[in-house]
Amino acid sequence: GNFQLSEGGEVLKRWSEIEAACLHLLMSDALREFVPRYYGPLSRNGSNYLRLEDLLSGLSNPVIMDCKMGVRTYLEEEIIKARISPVLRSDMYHKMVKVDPSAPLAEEHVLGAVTKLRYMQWRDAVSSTTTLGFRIEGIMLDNGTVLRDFNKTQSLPPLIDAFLTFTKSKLHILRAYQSRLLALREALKESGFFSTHEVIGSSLLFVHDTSRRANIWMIDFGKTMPIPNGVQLQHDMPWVEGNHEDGYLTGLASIMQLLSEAIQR
Ligand code: 4IP
Ligand code: MN
Repeated sequence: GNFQLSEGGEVLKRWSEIEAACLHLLMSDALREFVPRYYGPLSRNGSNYLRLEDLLSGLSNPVIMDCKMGVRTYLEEEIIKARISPVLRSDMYHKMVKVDPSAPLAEEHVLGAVTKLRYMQWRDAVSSTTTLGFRIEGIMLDNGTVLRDFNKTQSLPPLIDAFLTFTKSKLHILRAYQSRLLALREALKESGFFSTHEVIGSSLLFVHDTSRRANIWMIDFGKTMPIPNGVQLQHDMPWVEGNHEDGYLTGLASIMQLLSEAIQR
């Protein structure tokens, strides 16, 4: 994936032209306070990086959760690629088999490979991405334990449990996340960036530590693209090929519902 090097309050993330363009726009957008500060490009030893604010700097034993947003995690161009020149991926076949040995079709078993589109669509369908518009990619607890067992979870109740584990059921943390999400929803309404971009594969990063601080950040814009001229996105409409809808607000609504249910428990 995108490896990150930490250095003096900054992280270096592998360069992406698409992500750099997004971050540049976001620095002067209504979403600015929900995005890590972008300090520009950096070249080192022949590699290029994005210089980003280290969101964990200064936190003591932070607890972190990554929620990948949207009703799909692949670009529409992936569908076109798969039609024109399908690339067979044995690595993705193996990732698939590891989660569910019965998932590949007979012919895929014979090939020992699947296309990227097939893999991504399967991932979205077996997780809560398609049904709820987000999935939990991982949770890191304060003792360093990483939980990644949410890839086969499609319904809300087990995800509520995951949020309760993540926050140790602490009401003030759940409430802090709830108000941060309300503020995010307002900022998304104001955002020129959000109204002109298809946001795919981006995550909300939830971070809190032993103090009362709890924050939510928008991260990962490597597949966030300007929408074609003349297209208008609702961000909460069903996606059909060609309409570019991403379901970002569907996911946000699911998380807000989940949080209020977690708070009522
Ligand atoms: C990964 O699958 C993620 O979907 C990556 O998306 C995606 O990278 C990878 O595609 C794919 O293998 P798992 O999370 O199930 O392992 P993200 O970077 O948003 O996490 P892309 O390239 O789509 O960003 P490949 O083609 O990089 O392997
Ligand atoms: Mn991510």
